[in-house]
Amino acid sequence: MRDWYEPYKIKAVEPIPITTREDRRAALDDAGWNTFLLRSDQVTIDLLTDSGTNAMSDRQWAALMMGDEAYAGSRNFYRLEDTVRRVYGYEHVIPTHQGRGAEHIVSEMLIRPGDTIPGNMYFTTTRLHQELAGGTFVDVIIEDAHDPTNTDPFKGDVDLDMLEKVLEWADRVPYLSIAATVNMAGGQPISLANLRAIREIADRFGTLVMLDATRAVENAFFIQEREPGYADKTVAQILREMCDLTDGCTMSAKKDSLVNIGGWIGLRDPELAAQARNLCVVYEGLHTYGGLAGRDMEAIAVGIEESIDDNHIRARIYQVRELGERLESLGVPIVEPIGGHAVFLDARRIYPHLPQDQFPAQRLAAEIYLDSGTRTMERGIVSAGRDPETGKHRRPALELVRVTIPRRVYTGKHLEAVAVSIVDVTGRASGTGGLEMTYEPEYLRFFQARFRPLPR
Ligand code: P70
Repeated sequence: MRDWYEPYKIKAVEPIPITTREDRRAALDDAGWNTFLLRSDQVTIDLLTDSGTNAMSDRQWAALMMGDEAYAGSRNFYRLEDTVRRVYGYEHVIPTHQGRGAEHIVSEMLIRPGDTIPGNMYFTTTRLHQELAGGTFVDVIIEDAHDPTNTDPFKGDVDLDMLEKVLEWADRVPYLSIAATVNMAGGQPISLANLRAIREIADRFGTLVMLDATRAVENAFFIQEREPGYADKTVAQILREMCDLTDGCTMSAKKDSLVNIGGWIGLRDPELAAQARNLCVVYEGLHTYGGLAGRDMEAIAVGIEESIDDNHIRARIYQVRELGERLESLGVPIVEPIGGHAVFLDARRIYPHLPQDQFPAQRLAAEIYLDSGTRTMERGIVSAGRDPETGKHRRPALELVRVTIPRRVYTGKHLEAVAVSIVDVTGRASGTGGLEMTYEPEYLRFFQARFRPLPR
């Protein structure tokens, strides 16, 4: 038997909305040309995100019935704690409602005003919590990560010389903020060799390494596939080796762990864990539920076990890759190598006539929706926001549209239809104009900003 098909069959299905082009044009105008503001009833194939959009297994649905909704000491918490300890290896586990809840607590606990936090490319919510705590994020990812055509197998790696320089000049570095995989770079992995070097540098400078473990299982698969010496290790073993090099992590369980909501903080140091629990009761809920229902914690525990199955993770990554390779063979410019959770379209190369101020990636996402009812997400100048000091747009090198694949939800045929639509849209690129922003919220503007189309 071949080994790349999905290791499951489908037991329940949900109808998807079919719309006309007129419906979609009206919906887009109502949504201010921002795909985040569309109603899901107006979306045919929803590739906005892989976050909380996973299909749960029959075992996870059964686990929901095992919810123990006690305010304190729910048995589901202890099951989750036990699973995280065994799989990720962190002794202390603090549940949170989702990833940013964990980021909020870790940032407030570790960062003092004036601190510098180096990391392998920013993530929107992560950096915002670091800034709100008074810190400044400094990007130390390798140069290759900013070039969508570079095929380095580990584009999530840290530039170690740059990291050391930052550690030398910065007054105080409370921790290194290391993501696996790197979302904004295109779902690109970090290598174990690089993580090991980061650990050594952190020890030398006496700082902590905090992992964003949101998609660390996907990262472990890439290590198995690409890093010399790891082909015969299981994804579970590699994941553990990665985590063992870090002092703690923040986790959005809504991705790798195959659930719809949840997150947690993992820590080794008992004193830091006590502080994190203390902040948890302020912002999230008691430290044995952290904003989650007991049943959610049970579903996460089951999801973690399923997520580290080699057959599952291989099928997951291969499905994303199949879409990417199809687009590539049809001449659509995408970020290479193809990442773990999504295919990223390069709006700069698709709309070379549009200046970044006219939000090319935002327009491309809107055009794809208009064409086929497929929802994707801008990951460019709108997502990057404004510099808090100068108030000017941050201008990221990458101006991308993320075509994100939820886990276990869509079939190959769905993704074939999406590819056809993207090819049609890129074929009309030269006749497409940009956008003008008509409303801009202060924080995480990409979620709620509104736009108007400009004529070509
Ligand atoms: C996405 C989601 C969430 C996320 C992440 C990494 C690497 C932390 C979090 C926060 C949702 C999202 C968030 C901001 C902008 C767009 C979309 N990523 N670290 O779609 O976790 O959402 O649970 O608070 O990717 O990539 P949470």
